[in-house]
Amino acid sequence: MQQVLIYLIGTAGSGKTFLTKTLSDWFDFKEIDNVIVNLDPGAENLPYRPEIDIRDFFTLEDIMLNYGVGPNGAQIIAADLISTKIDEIKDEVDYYDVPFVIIDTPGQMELFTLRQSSNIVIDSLGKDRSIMIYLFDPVVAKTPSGFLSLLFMCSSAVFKLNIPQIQVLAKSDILSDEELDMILGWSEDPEKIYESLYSSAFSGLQKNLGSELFYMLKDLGLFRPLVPVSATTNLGMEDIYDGIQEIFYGGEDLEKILY
Ligand SMILES: Nc1nc2c(ncn2[C@@H]2O[C@H](COP(=O)(O)OP(=O)(O)O)[C@@H](O)[C@H]2O)c(=O)[nH]1
Ligand SMILES: [Mg+2]
Repeated sequence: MQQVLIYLIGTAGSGKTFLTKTLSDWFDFKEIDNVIVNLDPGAENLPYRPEIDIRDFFTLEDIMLNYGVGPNGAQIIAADLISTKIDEIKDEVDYYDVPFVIIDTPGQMELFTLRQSSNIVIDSLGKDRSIMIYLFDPVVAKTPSGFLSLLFMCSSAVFKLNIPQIQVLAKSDILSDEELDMILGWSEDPEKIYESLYSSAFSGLQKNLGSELFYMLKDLGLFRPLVPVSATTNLGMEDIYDGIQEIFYGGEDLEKILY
């Protein structure tokens, strides 16, 4: 069985780190070998123990001292430095030789996704066996405009990284049943978000923009059912696993999944 690399991608605080732990624990429970790679040099108090850790090479603290920059500058330098350590990280990943490698990415999504480092990392570790799990932050996803904005962000991650994506609704345990139904409904039926957008208090410009964005996403087929997950209740791990299997072994057309 070929190795699958799973990148966790999402906005700051969306739950990447906790989902990394929960997914790894679920694999352990199913007796499926897996390792965790932490690519966040600023991580503190991780809930898991990564087998491979960017902090063994450098930390944000090191960078602030060595380059004389503050935390924001250090984050950017750190993001770019990750790719310089990729050969060592690849050696370690190869050494473990397990079917699943779960990769926790830096807190702020743009630090990884938008910078060239991410493409270098993904290409070096093996792009054709990579997949991303994109986390929708439930608090943002609750409003029609927030939901559409997240849909755009996850589309931009597909565009930039060019690997298949599974979209999940993170921390779904904090949502009420009504909120959960509403968000899942939007993701399953584009007409529903259209209706919600138009019944909300939007200005003229926002309405026009919303309508254009809506049709573009709809026409591109970017609406896909969200998988509700929770790192607290373990909800959705089986669905993520099934999604991965489907993408790599289900004979699905990759183009269809990507776009
Ligand atoms: N209720 C709940 N809280 C969560 C869940 N996942 C993460 N959190 C909390 O959300 C915060 C941010 O999560 P974290 O995984 O660090 O986000 P990251 O910045 O994307 O890595 C933490 O305080 C977690 O305790 C979840 O599934 N349910
Ligand atoms: Mg994190």
